[in-house]
Amino acid sequence: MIESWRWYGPFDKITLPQIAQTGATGIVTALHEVPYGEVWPRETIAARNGEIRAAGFDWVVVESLPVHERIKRGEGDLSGLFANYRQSMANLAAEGVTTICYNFMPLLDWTRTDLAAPVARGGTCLRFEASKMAAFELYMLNRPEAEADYTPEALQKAAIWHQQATEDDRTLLLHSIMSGLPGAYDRYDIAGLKTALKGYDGIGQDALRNHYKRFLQEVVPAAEDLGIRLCVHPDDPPRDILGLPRIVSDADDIDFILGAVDSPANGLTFCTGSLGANPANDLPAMASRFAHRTHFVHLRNVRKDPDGSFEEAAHLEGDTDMPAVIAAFLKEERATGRAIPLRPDHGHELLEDIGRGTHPGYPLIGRLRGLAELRGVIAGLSYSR
Ligand code: CS2
Ligand code: MN
Repeated sequence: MIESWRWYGPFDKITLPQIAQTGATGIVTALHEVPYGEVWPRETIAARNGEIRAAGFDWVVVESLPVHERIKRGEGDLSGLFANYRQSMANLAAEGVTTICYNFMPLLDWTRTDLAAPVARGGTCLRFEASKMAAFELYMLNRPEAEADYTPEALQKAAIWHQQATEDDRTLLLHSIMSGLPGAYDRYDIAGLKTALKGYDGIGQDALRNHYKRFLQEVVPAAEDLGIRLCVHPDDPPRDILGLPRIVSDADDIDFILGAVDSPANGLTFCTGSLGANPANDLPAMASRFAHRTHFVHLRNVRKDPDGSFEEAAHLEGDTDMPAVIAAFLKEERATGRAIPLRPDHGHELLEDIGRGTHPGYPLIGRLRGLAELRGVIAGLSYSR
């Protein structure tokens, strides 16, 4: 597998020479400065790629080439947006960057309620507390329908949180929930989020699936011609949120997507952290089943609570059997001769990283630890085969 590392570009506090010391050889990045829906200029891609190469890396995956919200909403004449997406793919391919990760989550990317939940022996992790999310939906967004999405226990705790919360608590919660959006994109305030949610009124799971299928039909044939491998990132958390449908959450969803345009160019980013937050997902089984269409692997672990809460555990702790998942991808590599890029997805904030202000989920030391542990698993499995 190709050990890779997500780098946010020139504004990342973690530099390429520092990343080199982690042992990773691949860089995963995006032109975060280009607004959604616009073409990624070839010269900018070339310049970024030159910088990556000069530091001794390959740009192995684009994460992400974002899909514009209008495509997700199926709104209006989309031909220009589809054409722009194809042009960005063509510009990337021309510069030799051929694996492209994206997601199809309406409005938000990963969603957490706490960015610095304490970890048992020191350090912090990202956490999704169901009761806090319920409080956000019910009392800050005034979305009473949200009651149906939570356990009675979570609802009770939500009411208590609401009674005790200060203005600062509410501001912090909104900030945490918005933090999954990468780069410098718009973060919503409450009023803005309400308006954005209205844009999805009447769009249920079937409609969103149709919009997604249309996107695939528009871009996958071009990807095939260009030698590009697209790989969708699963929803995080893998369930409907804020009343928005989520359609990349389990094996049925993935079957639908891969079948919608049945081509190797239409593939999957296997993210154990995202998929692992759904108790119904059997990750080693899913890894075996979908390895042949997986072009990129995100490895991190989660520990789940019965009320739907979960937090990010160390890479080899938590509920997911990481060696079993990795074994499925090593088997695929042996069978096909492919090398699949992997990266340690989020890591804990540990030691000198605490308070350093790196991107939430993307500190240096926690990911360095994660990568080292994963490397050990790969070495062990490769040795014993
Ligand atoms: C990432 C996602 O931080 C993460 O969990 O894996 O934000 C991912 O980059 C996007 O969903 C991909 O489009
Ligand atoms: Mn991921």
